Amino acid sequence: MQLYNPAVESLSAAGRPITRSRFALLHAGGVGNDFAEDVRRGLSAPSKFLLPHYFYDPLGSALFDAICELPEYYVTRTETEILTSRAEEMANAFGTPIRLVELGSGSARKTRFLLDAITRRQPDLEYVPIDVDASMLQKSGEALLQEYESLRVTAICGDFREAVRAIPHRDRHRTVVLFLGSTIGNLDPDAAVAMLSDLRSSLAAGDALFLGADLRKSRDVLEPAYDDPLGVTAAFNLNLLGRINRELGGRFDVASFRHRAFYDQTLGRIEMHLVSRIAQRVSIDALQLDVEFSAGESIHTENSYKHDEASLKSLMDASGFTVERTWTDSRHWFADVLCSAR
Ligand code: AVJ
Repeated sequence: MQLYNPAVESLSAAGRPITRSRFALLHAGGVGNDFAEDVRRGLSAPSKFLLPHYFYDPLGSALFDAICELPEYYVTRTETEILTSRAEEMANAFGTPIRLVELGSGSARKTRFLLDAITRRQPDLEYVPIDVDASMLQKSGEALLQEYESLRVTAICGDFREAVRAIPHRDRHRTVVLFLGSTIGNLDPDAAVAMLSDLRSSLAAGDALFLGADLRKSRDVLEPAYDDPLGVTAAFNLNLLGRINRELGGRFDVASFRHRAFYDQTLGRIEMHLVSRIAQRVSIDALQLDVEFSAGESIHTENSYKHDEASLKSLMDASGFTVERTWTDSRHWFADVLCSAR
């Protein structure tokens, strides 16, 4: 792990100097340039797949932001509603003093509701955002320092698994780890348990996980959220092929694939696929690879698991956490759960 001093010696809008002493950016491992090898592995497998974290190149991130504006995509809006209306209760349940860690912090837009409530309860706060995007950490860190005078930001750039181990230890403060937005839903139950157990082992007993999870609901609500009539989610999914073309010299004719999303009620998950409309062979120059598709063959690009009280409890039981408290919206579409490390 290396430490470098980012150039954050700037003036805030209010003319207040933002000093280096309130911001640090650490680099944990695990954000290697694995795109090429992961694409090779996924497209050479008997059942083709691509990993969902590769959706988020600049165009993919912009498309995801657009998804969050869709009337059909209730996920982000619903969690925001829970956080805005219950932030005071949540901050009380966290207790004081805390140190706040966030996995996949992004722009930290939803985090602000909690920061407002927490900074009213304790004189200063260390915030540790963890993300794979260093420029995003830099940008959102600077913005937060300008908005919150009592904040100290220790940003960690890296994959969750690696970064969690790099969280610097602090005595006397309860560490509360935010994992919002149902990102956990991308992991199969086994992988989710492995990831949360890993997180648990880097925490002390009594520390907390605050997890946002999307809940099981009618197919009539779920499927349009992942297959919207404007085709924004289709574009988000197809952009993976565009990204392979741009970064790896892929020769995908994107229009010869279609987006498919459906809810598997037994597994409690949305599956997203890219389906080849025709039999074709696609070469990827940087990989010196030719990929063969039969008509109707699909690439599995994402799972989005949906939870209920029982699945969340068993996930936490298996990972060394105990569910302390749950907040949901009036329709019970989404849950934020506070879990204590045993
Ligand atoms: C960012 C993983 C929570 O699963 O709902 C949105 C990603 N995929 N539309 C989700 C996504 C298609 C999203 N997560």
